[in-house]
Amino acid sequence: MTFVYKGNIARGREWASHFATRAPHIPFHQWGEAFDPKNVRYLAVWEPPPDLATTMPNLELVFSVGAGVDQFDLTIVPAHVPLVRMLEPGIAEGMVEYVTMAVLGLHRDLVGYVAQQRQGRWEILSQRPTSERRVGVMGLGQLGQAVLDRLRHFEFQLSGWNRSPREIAGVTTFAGEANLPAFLGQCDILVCLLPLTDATRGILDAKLFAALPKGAMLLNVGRGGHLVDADLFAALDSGQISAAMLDVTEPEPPPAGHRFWTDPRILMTPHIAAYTRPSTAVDFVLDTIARLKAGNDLPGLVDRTRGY
Ligand code: NDP
Ligand code: OXD
Repeated sequence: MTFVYKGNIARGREWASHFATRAPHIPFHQWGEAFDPKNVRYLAVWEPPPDLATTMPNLELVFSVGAGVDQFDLTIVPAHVPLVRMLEPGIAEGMVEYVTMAVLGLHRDLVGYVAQQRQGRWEILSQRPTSERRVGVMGLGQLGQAVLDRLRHFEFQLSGWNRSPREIAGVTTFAGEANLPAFLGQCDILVCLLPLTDATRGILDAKLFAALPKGAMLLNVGRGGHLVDADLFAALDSGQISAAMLDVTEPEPPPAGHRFWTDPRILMTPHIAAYTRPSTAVDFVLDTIARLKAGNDLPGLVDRTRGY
């Protein structure tokens, strides 16, 4: 009943040491080490190997090492094998920290001040209290809700948009495509925390930007594929969007010479908003394995028809 980890090798070493202390009865291997694929029952992976179904015929459970699964070719994992995404608390904590930092940064004109510094300018930009700033989150799943829960402490005016209706204390919520324009019309800072699916690819486009208040700001922590890059540049050039922070791009990294690298109205980070913490991830996978064995439901089970 071997467990195999296929991902970042340094973090894999940490997984190995947590497995050694917490589950010494489960043989643990990193990808590239010698193991018999026929013994593999559990696999944690960012992108699955294409021949998974034939080389690992006794697989019982596959984990995405991240919270998102858009990088997965879902057809590779046999239909009878559950695919579970990483619902460990380290990811949510990292995302809450990053989004709080970025929303406060946008709110306090950090992008503009960094640009001014580069130009040798010392100028005070106008400021407003958080209670007069409207922050909207697209995607009210585990991460969107965790983020809103923390932003509430800063007294922003909060709203959220989601596929199915959600009720969240202190947050004005909107559901479904029909209510997207009403949601957007009241977002000074828009945060994208959607999964990347056929329905959400390219959602951050010219039409969406036009529905925001003039001068709105964008934070994309979902996936690069949500954003139509050219539409963002057009919106920045017209002043419809005044600043953007991007943690994700498509491709990653953007090619040399891409305007993301140099545009003073954009701050970019290399997909670091949140990442899986080995200690809590090992707790999560061991708990999920126990739940599978007991026939219980599996938190984080991916719905393959929805793609998240
Ligand atoms: P969840 O699956 O918990 O939440 C996704 C939410 O989005 C759900 O509430 C879902 O609504 C909603 N949603 C899905 N499709 C649509 C749609 N077409 N229109 C409106 N709402 C929709 O995901 P997480 O919160 O865990 O993660 C969200 C994403 O964050 C990940 O998929 C990943 O892309 C990104 N991420 C980025 C990281 C980074 O470092 N930058 C780190 C981790 C994650 P419903 O439930 O009604 O279907
Ligand atoms: C994730 C990510 O999906 O790191 O966990 O983006």
